Amino acid sequence: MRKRLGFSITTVLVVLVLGAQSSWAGPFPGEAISDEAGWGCTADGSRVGWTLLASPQAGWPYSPLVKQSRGVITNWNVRVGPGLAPLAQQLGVFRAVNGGAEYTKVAEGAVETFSEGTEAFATRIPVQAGDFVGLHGPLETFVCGGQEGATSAMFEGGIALGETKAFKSESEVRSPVSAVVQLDADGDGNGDASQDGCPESAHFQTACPFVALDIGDVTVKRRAILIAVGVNTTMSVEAAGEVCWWWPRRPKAGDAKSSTKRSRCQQARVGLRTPSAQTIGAKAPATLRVPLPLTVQRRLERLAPRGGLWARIDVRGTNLVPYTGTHELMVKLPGRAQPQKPR
Ligand SMILES: [Ca+2]
Repeated sequence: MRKRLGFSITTVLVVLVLGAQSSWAGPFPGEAISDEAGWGCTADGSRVGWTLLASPQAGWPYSPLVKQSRGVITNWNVRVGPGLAPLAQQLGVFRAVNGGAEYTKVAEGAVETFSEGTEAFATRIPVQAGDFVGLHGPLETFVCGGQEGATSAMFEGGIALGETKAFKSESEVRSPVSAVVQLDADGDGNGDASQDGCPESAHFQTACPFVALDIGDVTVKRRAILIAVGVNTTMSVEAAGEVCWWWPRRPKAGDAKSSTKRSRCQQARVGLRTPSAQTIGAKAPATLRVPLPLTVQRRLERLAPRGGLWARIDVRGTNLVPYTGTHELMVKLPGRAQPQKPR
């Protein structure tokens, strides 16, 4: 009777359960994950119709510009001194063009009303390093006056989103607007420190899903090893490994006993690999087919069923973050030699 070759392996040795690695590098050296743009001075007056930018000052080591690329303004504030009436104010983000002679309004926040002691307002505005924050009030714009030696870029009037205007230089004033800017490493428009649960990947804003592989039945067929795989989140899975053996030889006279302790890969090392990676989801487990090369099949045909070879196979999953997890299997390949009939 011919021995059935297809059967389930009941013993699967899990050598290494899982390792997750990410290619995300995080902030560049010296780049803060969260920083502030604007001077943060306290408003002591207001001007009708002004748009006033938080401009850098020559000779000042501090820069009021946005320092992060890619960054996101996560909240903004106007510090208002005592005795001033509450005023509606709007944050604008400006980019210098034409060598700094003009500014384009590239983004704006919602109109918010500020009075003494007002809390910061949350927002979500993507920005770049070098952007200016500015302030405009539909009626009047808060300013910090009496700023000795300061000059700030000012435009008389409101500016629509996308408009470019020539500003003039206004002496001894600064804008009281300030904005918290967080790094946005993956560029998904969410600040890494407080708005993005997965700063490693633009695909996720909630916590990054780690790679979990669930290895099911491992079945050895005549021409292939079948590995059932389930996953926790959409990922690309593949399997690769090897089968090794040595050829038996008769010991020669004078062989040291230790000479028989040869590496099992000394004579033959045959690679195994799924033909291509397969993308699967959490609700759709798959079966990976790892073909057995002819050399392995022929070798197994010469080995008794109790003998056989071991295949070491890494099942590797890479999700969208991307994180990679590896699950190492040792799969017993029984010998396929026909038992010899007694004479
Ligand atoms: Ca993200």
